[in-house]
Amino acid sequence: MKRILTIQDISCLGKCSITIALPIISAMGVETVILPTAVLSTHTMFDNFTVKDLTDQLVPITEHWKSQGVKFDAIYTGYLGSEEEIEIAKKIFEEFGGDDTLIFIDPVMADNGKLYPAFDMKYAKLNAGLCGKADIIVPNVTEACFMTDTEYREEYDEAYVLGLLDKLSKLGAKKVVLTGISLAEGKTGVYGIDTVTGEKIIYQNDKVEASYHGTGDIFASVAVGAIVQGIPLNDAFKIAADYTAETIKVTIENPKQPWYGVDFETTIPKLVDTLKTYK
Ligand code: PXL
Repeated sequence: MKRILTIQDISCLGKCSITIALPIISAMGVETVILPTAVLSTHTMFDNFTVKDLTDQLVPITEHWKSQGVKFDAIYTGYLGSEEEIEIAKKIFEEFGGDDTLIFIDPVMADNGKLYPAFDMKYAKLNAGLCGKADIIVPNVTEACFMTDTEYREEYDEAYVLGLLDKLSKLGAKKVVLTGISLAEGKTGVYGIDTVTGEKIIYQNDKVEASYHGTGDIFASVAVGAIVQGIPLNDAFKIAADYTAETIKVTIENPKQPWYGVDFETTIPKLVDTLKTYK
């Protein structure tokens, strides 16, 4: 069985980060090892959330794993709570990485043109440095702009996307995949490039006109869970994009709290069925 280490926070209530990655990647038939960066009462879209930072636990936990000789097929990082945690993540890549370990980074820090409450430009730049160590990065347009000093645009054309990809490629990651890219009215998807071969990764599906918290974490979890099992990149990103769209559609039937999270529990069986067709 493949084994993924995911490094991100536990938001106890509200669906995101580890409470999405763990059930989804496990349901995909991949062991999911967690390294929690912090424990929050809720994710940061709620008012007055509590945070217990776990930075001081990261090294002792990983030292113990090292002593047990553990290996990972992939390391997937998401929301990292602080600059220090970015530095520790780099060291974890060095210690547990290698040719057989895929480094997959979702540089979670911003959306819709704005940084999340906990972050500033210095953090964005450090995250750009972390992305340079990756095999695959999956930023959204906002995150890409903050990491490359590019003006954020709500509306853009393909040239703008190619410009962003070019700047992201210079950070050093091997494959750079922008998420939430709309190239035509009513469509959304991914636009990426393999910086080594120049091959493009493009997929567009129908845009569901609703925005929910945690959908980026769903997309990233499904993509890394598929890629680590040997599913080709284009297929993996299609599966992830389609599953995310389907889950948003199902959630719209219960539209009360868009900031709370999506009903992925309802759609997991479909994801499992989809994967069977690739095995
Ligand atoms: O979904 C990304 C995410 C993860 N973890 C925490 C967050 C967010 C986005 O706001 O607040 C704590």
